[in-house]
Amino acid sequence: MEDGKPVWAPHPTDGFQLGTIVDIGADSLTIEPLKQKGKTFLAPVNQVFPAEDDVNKHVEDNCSLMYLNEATLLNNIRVRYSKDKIYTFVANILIAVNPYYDIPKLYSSETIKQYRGRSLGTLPPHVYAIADKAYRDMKVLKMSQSIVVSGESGAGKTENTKFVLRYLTTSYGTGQDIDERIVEANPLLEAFGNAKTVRNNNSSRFGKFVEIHFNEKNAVVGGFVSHYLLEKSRICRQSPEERNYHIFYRLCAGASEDIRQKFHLGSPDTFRYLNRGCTRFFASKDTDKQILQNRKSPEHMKSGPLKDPLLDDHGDFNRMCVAMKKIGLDDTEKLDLFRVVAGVLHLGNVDFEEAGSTSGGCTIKNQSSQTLEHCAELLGLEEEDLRVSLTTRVMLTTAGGAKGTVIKVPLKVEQANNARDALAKAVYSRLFDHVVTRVNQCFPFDSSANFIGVLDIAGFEYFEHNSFEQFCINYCNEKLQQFFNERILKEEQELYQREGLGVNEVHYVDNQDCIDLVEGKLVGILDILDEENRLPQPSDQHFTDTVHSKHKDHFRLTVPRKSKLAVHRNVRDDEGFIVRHFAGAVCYETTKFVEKNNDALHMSLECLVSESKDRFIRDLFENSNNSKDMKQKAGKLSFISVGNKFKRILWIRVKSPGMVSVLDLMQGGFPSRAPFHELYNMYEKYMPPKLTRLDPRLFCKALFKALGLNENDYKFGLTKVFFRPGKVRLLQHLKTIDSEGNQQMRFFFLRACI
Ligand code: AD9
Ligand code: MG
Repeated sequence: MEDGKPVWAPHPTDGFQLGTIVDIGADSLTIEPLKQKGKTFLAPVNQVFPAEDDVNKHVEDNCSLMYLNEATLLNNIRVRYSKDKIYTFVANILIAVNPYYDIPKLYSSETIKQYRGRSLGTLPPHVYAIADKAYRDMKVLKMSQSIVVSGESGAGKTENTKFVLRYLTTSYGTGQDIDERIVEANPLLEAFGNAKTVRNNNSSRFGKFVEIHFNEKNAVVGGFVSHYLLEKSRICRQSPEERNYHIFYRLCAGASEDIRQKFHLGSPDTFRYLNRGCTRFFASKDTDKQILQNRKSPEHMKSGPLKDPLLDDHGDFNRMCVAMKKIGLDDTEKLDLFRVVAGVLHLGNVDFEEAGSTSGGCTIKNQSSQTLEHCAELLGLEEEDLRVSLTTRVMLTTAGGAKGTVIKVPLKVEQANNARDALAKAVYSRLFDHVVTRVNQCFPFDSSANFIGVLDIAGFEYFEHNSFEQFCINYCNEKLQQFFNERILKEEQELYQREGLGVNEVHYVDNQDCIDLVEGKLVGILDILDEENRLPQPSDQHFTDTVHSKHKDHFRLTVPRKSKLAVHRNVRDDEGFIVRHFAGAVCYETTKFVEKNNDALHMSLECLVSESKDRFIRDLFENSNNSKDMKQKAGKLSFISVGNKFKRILWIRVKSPGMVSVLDLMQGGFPSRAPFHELYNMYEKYMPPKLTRLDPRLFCKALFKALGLNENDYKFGLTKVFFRPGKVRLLQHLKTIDSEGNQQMRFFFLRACI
């Protein structure tokens, strides 16, 4: 960077602004903004980046810019986005910007056809290009491949995952049902596992890894979906302006009169699990009376005050039913699913009050008796059994030496509320597991040679209030980032070393310390939380204090400032912690961490549902529990850690981009490369026999010399030639020479022969 040259300097709202350097200080630069001549300002040296000569120019592969840095990347993406070009390559990594509208023809079947079999870089960047590369690599290397889609919530991960699935099944399917089913399984999975959040109207609240399996001939034979923990807390409670899982509202809005009556369904706002989070959508002049009147009208049953104007629950219900049919679910199976969903809603409406007796226990409120009846009916339980199980807990007593005597301990109102919510969470999450299992039966395969997997997890989240759910999701994204660091950054540098390029090492921020902070044995936040859960009287406050005392001077952990926490809630100012994640610092409020970390369900309740009269419900609980075992455990409300379950399940196959480090690496390195043998094979057909005896490396050297390429633009490694940033065109040129059977080539060989 020098005086007078265009640079990108920091801007408070736009990120960067264009300017020129007018003075150079020891560690800061004086910049004159292009748009405000004469209004100079100081900027730290490390925040000012060289700009391209033409900032309106955009390139398909960001690596072909002359300067690779955060600002030129953002500018390139911005210019492209303004022209509806939402995809950009950074070497083999594809960046996608969410356009929030359907760009005409971008995903059409003609576009799918165009990308089939085409090398990366020969057509404009597209998620189809990545899908096809994965397919060709699988075919050539005879190895399964994975595509990782990462980004913040709402970035477009799930949509792009679906485009990949559609591309692969359309291009390489056999035209049978299976192809369509792999795509059509998504509306069902999303109905049960996605919800409206403040970031995304269709936010995935579970992670998934979708595998498309191929046979020896590389044709689609089937699919398999693995899922990672569903966010369970949402079933009973949602943050303001957020919703529960789509299925609940869709069922209320779209079910036929017959189903509505059978399952005693009403408008969403008659159910506690639906009416406590989402903002009510009604005109301000509406009075409570009007709302009550509306509630009775049949029209209201389909919409109601809780109807979100941005979501079409009724239409979505119909679309979901069509998808269910397409993947082969019959009406009985469909009704089984709906019945359990309705059962969970009714369960949520059961209310408790203190019992009048001296027992210290509680009873079910009179008004809830019909609700209890509906719930019992839908879940195949005896009403009385459900009543007893919700208000008491079975314990094995050892008192007076009479080992093993079963007694019923009455529950307090709050304990009964917790028991009810735990049951609802258990039933719904089992239902979700079942949906995934059932979906997997829709595209079975006997044997497969390889698969292409697509990983789509919930993206990094940073809300005004962040709780245990965000903590788990962000930890998961942190692990992905680590995988990225190791694979792309470390491996790239190792490659340079192996090839003897002598390139300076690029330092990237290793996030191992952040991961240790979360998952470290004994001292990690998750283990501290588990320890807290095992205490006789666990508390969020004690947990928070322990976290802070064990990590006093940890770089990644700080105590939140008063203003951050205490404003909205009446909490102590240190009831929480800030974690400095790779993607930014997030302040977590630890209220309810202890409760949310406990997945345990009273054994008496678990026994109850696993012995339901309803076969479907029984099956939901059958697989993982042996009821004899459970009975033995009855009485102990065993603690099952959500956080550690999350940790165990997080076997990571691929990872997410820390683009800035990648750019640093590429800027100092050689982002484009071609193996010698590839170039050799490409030109072999034009070579006179005399030249084919040359070894590929020597051949390439001769080729480059003959073509007059500038020696500063490339470097020869042991097995590959590497190109400097901005020189990717040379490689493309070499490749097009081949495809055009260019005269120049023949001339070169002629000269070489002479
Ligand atoms: V989350 O982490 O699950 O909360 P995602 O999955 O990253 O998030 P999603 O794919 O659901 O985001 O995209 C959010 C919304 O953006 C979608 O519902 C679409 O309305 C919109 N979107 C995303 N990508 C595209 C696209 N390529 N074209 C048009 C898009 N709309
Ligand atoms: Mg998603």
